[in-house]
Amino acid sequence: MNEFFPNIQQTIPFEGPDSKNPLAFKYYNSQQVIGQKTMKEHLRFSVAYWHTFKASGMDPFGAPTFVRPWINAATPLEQAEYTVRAAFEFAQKLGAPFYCFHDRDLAPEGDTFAESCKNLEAMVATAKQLQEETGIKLLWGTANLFGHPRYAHGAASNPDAHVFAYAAAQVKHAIAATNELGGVNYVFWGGREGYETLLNTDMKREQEQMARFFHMALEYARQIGFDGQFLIEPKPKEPAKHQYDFDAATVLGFLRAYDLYDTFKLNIEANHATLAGHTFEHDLTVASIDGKLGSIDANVGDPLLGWDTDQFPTDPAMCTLAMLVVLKQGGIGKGGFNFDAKPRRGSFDEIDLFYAHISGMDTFARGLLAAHQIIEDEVLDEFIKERYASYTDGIGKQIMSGQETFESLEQYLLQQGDPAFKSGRQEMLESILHSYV
Ligand code: XLS
Ligand code: CA
Ligand code: CA
Repeated sequence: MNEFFPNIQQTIPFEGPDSKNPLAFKYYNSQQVIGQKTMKEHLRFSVAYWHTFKASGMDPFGAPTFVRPWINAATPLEQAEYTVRAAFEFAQKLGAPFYCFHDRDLAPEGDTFAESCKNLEAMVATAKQLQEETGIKLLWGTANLFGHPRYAHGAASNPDAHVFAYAAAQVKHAIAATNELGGVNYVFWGGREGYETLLNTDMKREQEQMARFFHMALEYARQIGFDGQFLIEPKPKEPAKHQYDFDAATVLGFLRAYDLYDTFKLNIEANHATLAGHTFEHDLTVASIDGKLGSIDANVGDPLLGWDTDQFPTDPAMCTLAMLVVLKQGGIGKGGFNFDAKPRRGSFDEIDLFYAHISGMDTFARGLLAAHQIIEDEVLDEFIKERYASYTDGIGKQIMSGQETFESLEQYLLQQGDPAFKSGRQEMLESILHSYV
């Protein structure tokens, strides 16, 4: 395949940390074994169809700047055919084993619902063939339930049941497409599942509608034998002012409340965690301690901007903290690291897509290397273990096993006197972390 990126060699090589070649990996060495797995198996990188192949660089102030060769076509379907070929050529040259798409990224919306379904079927057939030719797999599929004006007031949470029905029919086809392509997961990101004002909104009812929608999706997946993992992707705002899937903790509460806890996991995106006022590693940890961290959208926001800038990650320390969570839960499992990220509007050449992904992959590879070593050396684990040691026997153990009461602890305090002050050693630990990065 050498149709859309003729100036890029067939495979981006690994040249090591001393290389100055921006078209080579410095840290991501796909076959290098870290612990029990290769880097490729640990990181399961994925290219996001919507940003990498469909984004135009348009913003509220200006016209598209990304004028890609694959958009020059006579019809929308022909454009989709060019785009899918560009996507597989890109992922193959980059060495990314996975890709992710929305139904409407892969195939254009038609004039009618039936025509949209026909378009999707045609494009799924082409994608399937390209998957077989290249060995590139589908990490997850999803449905775009936010772009079309019909979804202005939500999809499953829409006050109009007719729109709910449209969304259900659309998701039915998106799940079927994901199944046909052997997708390992299916993602629900509730772009318009939220509200602008309570003056016109019944919040409880809208959440019940969403829960019903998820149960119906599960029923359909079972019926067609789709065994991919269902994932919800939390995000606090944008486009809706208040989104129901605010953050990992909120989604876990929702899943518990509506009997969906056993069947869903979470897809955590860095930029969404920070928009919710958390760090990336916070939301990863909230999901992970419940055994619910299913997959990751690997990007970053801009600390100076309060919206979803979807940038490529460049901070190895952030990636180290993320990889510590992933390694401690035994890996990302069926999930992966999907670059839900786009180059800046001024980076409009095709080659910028390569620079961006290579840099993102290298940054996560550095995070993986550092996190693995930190765990091997037990530097942080030892400190944390020691910090909680008072609970492993003596009074702490008795508290946790239910043998103490407020009265007995009052007696303990009267006998023992005040507790000593113990430093949390944050700065020392930060300096240890950075010595590994
Ligand atoms: C938007 C979301 C979206 C989901 C898939 O902010 O990140 O791209 O990942 O619908
Ligand atoms: Ca995302
Ligand atoms: Ca985002």
